[in-house]
Amino acid sequence: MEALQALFEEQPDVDGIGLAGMPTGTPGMPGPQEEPYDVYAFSDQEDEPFMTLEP
Ligand SMILES: [Cu+2]
Repeated sequence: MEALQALFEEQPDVDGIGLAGMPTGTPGMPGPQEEPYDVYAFSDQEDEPFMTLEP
């Protein structure tokens, strides 16, 4: 939700954001967040760091 909030507020010129690997603590993956989540933004099949969410 924090990353989506930033996406809506900042409105960067990207196609979308993603978090790879289904790490523990994400929706549908049980357990607490155990490590930082590196969220990427992507456009035209290229990706770049968007934000890191600390546990
Ligand atoms: Cu999963």
